[in-house]
Amino acid sequence: MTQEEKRALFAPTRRGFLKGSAATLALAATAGAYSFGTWQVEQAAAAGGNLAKGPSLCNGCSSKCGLFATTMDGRLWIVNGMEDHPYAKGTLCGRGQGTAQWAYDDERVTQPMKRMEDGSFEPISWDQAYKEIAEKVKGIIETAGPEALAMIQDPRPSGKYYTKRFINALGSNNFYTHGAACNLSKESGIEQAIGASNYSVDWPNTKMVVFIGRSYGDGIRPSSVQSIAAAAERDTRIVIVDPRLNNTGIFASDWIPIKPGNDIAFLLGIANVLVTKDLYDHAFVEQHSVGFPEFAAQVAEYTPEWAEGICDVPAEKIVEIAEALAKAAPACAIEPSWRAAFGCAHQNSFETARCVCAVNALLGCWGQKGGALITSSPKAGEVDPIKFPSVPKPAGTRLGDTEFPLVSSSMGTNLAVLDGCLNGKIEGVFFYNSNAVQGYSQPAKWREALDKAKLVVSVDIQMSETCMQSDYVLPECTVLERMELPEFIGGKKHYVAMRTKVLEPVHPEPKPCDQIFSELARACGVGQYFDFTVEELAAAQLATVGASIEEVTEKGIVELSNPGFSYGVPKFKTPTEKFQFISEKVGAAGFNPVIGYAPRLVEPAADEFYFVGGKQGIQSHTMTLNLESLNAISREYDLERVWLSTADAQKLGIADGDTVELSSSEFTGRTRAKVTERLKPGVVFLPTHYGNTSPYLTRARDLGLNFMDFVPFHMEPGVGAAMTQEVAVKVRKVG
Ligand SMILES: Nc1nc2c(c(=O)[nH]1)N[C@H]1C(S)=C(S)[C@@H](COP(=O)(O)OP(=O)(O)OC[C@H]3O[C@@H](n4cnc5c(=O)[nH]c(N)nc54)[C@H](O)[C@@H]3O)O[C@H]1N2
Ligand SMILES: Nc1nc2c(c(=O)[nH]1)N[C@H]1C(S)=C(S)[C@@H](COP(=O)(O)OP(=O)(O)OC[C@H]3O[C@@H](n4cnc5c(=O)[nH]c(N)nc54)[C@H](O)[C@@H]3O)O[C@H]1N2
Ligand code: SF4
Ligand SMILES: [Mo]
Repeated sequence: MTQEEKRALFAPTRRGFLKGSAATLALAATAGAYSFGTWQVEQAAAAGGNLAKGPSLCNGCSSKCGLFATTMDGRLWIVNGMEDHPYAKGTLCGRGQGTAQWAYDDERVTQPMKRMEDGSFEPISWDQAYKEIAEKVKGIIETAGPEALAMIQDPRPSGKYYTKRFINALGSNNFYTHGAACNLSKESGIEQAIGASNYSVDWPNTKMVVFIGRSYGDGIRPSSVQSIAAAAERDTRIVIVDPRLNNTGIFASDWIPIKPGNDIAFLLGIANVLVTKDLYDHAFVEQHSVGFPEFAAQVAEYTPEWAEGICDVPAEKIVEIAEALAKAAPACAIEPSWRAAFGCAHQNSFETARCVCAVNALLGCWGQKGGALITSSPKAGEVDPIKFPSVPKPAGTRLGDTEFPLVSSSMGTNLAVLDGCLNGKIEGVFFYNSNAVQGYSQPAKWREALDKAKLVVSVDIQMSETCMQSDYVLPECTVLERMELPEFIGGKKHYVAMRTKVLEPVHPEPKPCDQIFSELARACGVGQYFDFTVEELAAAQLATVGASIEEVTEKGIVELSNPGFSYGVPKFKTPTEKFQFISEKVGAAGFNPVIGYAPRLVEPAADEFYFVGGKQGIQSHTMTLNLESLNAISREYDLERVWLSTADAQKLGIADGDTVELSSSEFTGRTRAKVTERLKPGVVFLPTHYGNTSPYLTRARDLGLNFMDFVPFHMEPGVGAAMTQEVAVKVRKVG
């Protein structure tokens, strides 16, 4: 099929089989090479408005794409993706456009809020909020020690610095990212194999790429969409392994519908073919790996027929894919994925990540042109230790690290905080840019846990479900209204980018996070570590990496000195300095040290379904549904619907658009059905952006179902991830 024919198949106007979605629209905009916005800017100029332009970084998701915001008479007029930003490459996705409007949103939180006895919120002054929070912090430290405090944040340029400094200054090591509900298992597993937490495909030169539950067309980053679009034009073979034909399908040559959570068997089947048919890279394995003999012995059992029995992919297909990969090697790779199949979803996610790395090792594609690249990242420069004193490292270990010894040290498992609140080890929790309650494990369990804590504080821009569980909500100004610390970006080339203040604050009270945490630190008696402004720190961090704050704030992004990337087998930063088919650390943690099979936890009974989730192009996580423009798209296209396969729908007597009831061991809820050929029978797919419950978010509230409500609170052994898809659901027609 030509690319043109495929596009026609996915076109948003087409009804019936492969009916297009708003996600496809967003994707088309992202892949397109046309420039958006020139016309608007011309119109503004013609209207005689006073135009100004400043750089920032989108906060619509963790990609933090570079953008230029143009204002007319001080009001936001248009945002454009930055040409030189490696993730934007001149384009913003639909969420980038939508979230840019947040400054003007009518349901922002615009004053500090305090939760009353009856659960309602009252405005409170900043000074009063700081005073009361500080009293509680001091009380917790006195009675339970600083280790009873924790900070959970989704890393942002200033946020990750100030929140860590704050919690460490109070004497606690309990600093976590959102990772347990995103990519914690994957990064932890990859680390054990290659000594780095991630890698990338060398898209411009690759001949074949296999996706294991990752969709560039749904979990969007503009540059990724552009890379895959260009590769598809070159007839690169792109294989999608996914129970659902996702919106990357437009670029794909194969769709392999797989039983969710069983990707590990597919990968081991491929490994078996490569080893038993002697199709693997002997030179790589002999010179650059440890544990291959043990791995090869074990892999002998994982025949394609064995794999078929587990993952439901025909043995012949596994053999064909393995042989095609071997033929394309080393200019091919298994893509590293991000969240879905093995980021945090299953009991075997950590091990699946190791298996992905093992297949790449057999293909000898590490560091090769067209293969899997491990690149480096720049860091903030050294700063004057008198002006910016380091915070002494708190004593003790971060909660969760002992029980989950394989957890990636840069993330930790935030679910240790949930557990810690339940068992009394944690008494005070801070959240920054985090809607943990709605997204990191079962919301009911988070509520139960946070109800037990003595102090919960959220720094947010709207009254999220986590804010609803907080004693104090401190409003941050939105992203275009604030400057932040420099953001350093790695890859084949190194860059530094910055958010600048392009809009004057729309509301008087919200503050940027550097100010909030510095002031809170002063109130808590640790202000000596915050005796500088964000401008001073930014300038200092840049000065020692050869960039100036003037240059970065003017251009938005600056390329740093060339890191000297070159192709060739990398030096693996593992303890053995080799690729590890065997890991001593994994063995010491009580697991099979040799990369191999591990089962998923929950198998659906005869009347149950596998339950999988995924992104939609125009929404982010749990936070964007209340934005007027993005909410309107979801409603117009009925995007909140649950997907059922045509075969299953027929059996259950369900037609497209019918209301259905979904129930798991944890939760029962209703929504409408989307009946489609694009889903493997036996599987139910629910988009993950719906079911907000906060009464303050009136547009989002009660639209669709929240995936996480259905999932029990449990943690993946070894790493402590949320195992977000270890649950089965029942479906029945109700209307
Ligand atoms: N639109 C949008 N884009 C985003 C984000 C967003 O929120 N919205 N967030 C960003 C972030 S933080 C992340 S982590 C990435 C996530 O990016 P992805 O990991 O690509 O995200 P998903 O859409 O969750 O999952 C991709 C596919 O995996 C499939 N899948 C689910 N379970 C399984 C399984 O067990 N096996 C296999 N083989 N496939 C499975 C789903 O059907 C789905 O099509 O997206 C980034 N980009
Ligand atoms: N139900 C569900 N859960 C999920 C996901 C999902 O798609 N659905 N995705 C998973 C993934 S891949 C990830 S990466 C994580 C993401 O984890 P989070 O980043 O916690 O996810 P969000 O749900 O986007 O919540 C972000 C919160 O930050 C707030 N916020 C937005 N902008 C700002 C700002 O400028 N300043 C401050 N202080 N706050 C701001 C939002 O209002 C929201 O409350 O969630 C994971 N959990
Ligand atoms: S991928 Fe989209 S939402 Fe995410 S940072 Fe880039 S433009 Fe913003
Ligand atoms: Mo994520």
